[in-house]
Amino acid sequence: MYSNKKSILVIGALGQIGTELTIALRAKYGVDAVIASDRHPANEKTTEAGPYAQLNVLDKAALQTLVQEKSITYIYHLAAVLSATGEQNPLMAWDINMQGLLNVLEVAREEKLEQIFWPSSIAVFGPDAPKVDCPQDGVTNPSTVYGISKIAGEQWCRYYFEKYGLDVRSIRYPGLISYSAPPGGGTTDYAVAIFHEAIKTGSYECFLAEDTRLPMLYMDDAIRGTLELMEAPAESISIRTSYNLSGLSFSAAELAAEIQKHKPELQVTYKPDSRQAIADSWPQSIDDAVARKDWGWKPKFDVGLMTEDMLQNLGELYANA
Ligand code: AKB
Repeated sequence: MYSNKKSILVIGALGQIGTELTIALRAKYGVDAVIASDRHPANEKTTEAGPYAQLNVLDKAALQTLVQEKSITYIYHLAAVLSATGEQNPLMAWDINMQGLLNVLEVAREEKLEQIFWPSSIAVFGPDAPKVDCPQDGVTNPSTVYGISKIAGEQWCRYYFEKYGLDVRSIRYPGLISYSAPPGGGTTDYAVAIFHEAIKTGSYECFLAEDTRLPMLYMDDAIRGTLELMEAPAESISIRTSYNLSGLSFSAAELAAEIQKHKPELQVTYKPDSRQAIADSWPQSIDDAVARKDWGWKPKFDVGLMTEDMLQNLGELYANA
C-alpha cells in the first residue's frame, strides 16, 4: 500500500495517458508530490500545472540524477512508440520502448524505488490468439514490433520482480478513448479522431474497415483502474507480467452509429490503410477475469455513456477554444 509521503515521477506526462494520469495523481497525492516529465522542454502550461522536468528516458544518467535529486520513490513510465509508428521504423521503436523500460527498471533497482507502473498493450496478442474474449494466458506471438517490445517488456518486469523484488505492476491497455490529449501513432486512434471530426467537420474518413472490431476503454476507467492496481495489496497481485483489462468492444461502424444518435449529420467513409493489417492481427475482445478477481477491476463506462461524455467534453473544449 502507498505510504502517506511519496514522490512520484511520471515519464511521458504530456502523452495521451500521461496528461490524465498526472492530473489524477496530483489530485490524490498533492501537486508537489508528482513531477511530470517528458522529452519536450518546459513551457508556461507545464510549469503552471506543477513540477516539470524535461527528460529523455533513453538518458539513464539524467533519469538517475532526477530520481536522486527529487528523492523519487514511484515511477509511472508511459513513454512509448505505438503500433502504427513502430511499423514505420521498427528498430527505433524497439530502442525507445525497450531501452526506456530497462533504464527505468535499472534505476528503480539501484535506487531501491518502492513501485513502478509500466503499460503493456493488447498488442502483445497476434493472429494466433483467440479473437473473442482473449484470456489472460492466451497465446501471444505478436506480429508488430510494438507488440514484440511489449511482450518482452512484460517478461523483464516479471524478471525484476522475481530476481530483485521490485514491485512493478502493469496493465495491457486496449485502445484508449479520451478528449484531453490526442493519441499518437496507434491503430486504435480512429476511435478518438472520429469524435473530433464529428464536432469539427461532420465527416470522417476511417482508416479501418467498418466491421473492424477492437477492444477499447474509456480513459476515466483506465486511470481509475491504474490507480486501483497500484494501491492493491501486493499479496493480491498474481500477475507480474501484465493484466488483461477489458471495457468496451465495438466495430468502427457501431461507434459511428452511436455517435450518429447524437449527431445524425455525421458522414463516415471507410478507406483501410496499412493499419488494417495491425488491427486484424489483434483480438476483438478481452477476458479480464483475473484482474476482476485479484484487485476488483470493473469498468464503469459502456459505449453509450462513453460517447455522451466524449461529445459533451469535446463540445465544450471546441466552444471555448
Ligand atoms: C495502439 O493502437 O497502438 C495502442 C494500443 C492498442 O496499445 N492504442
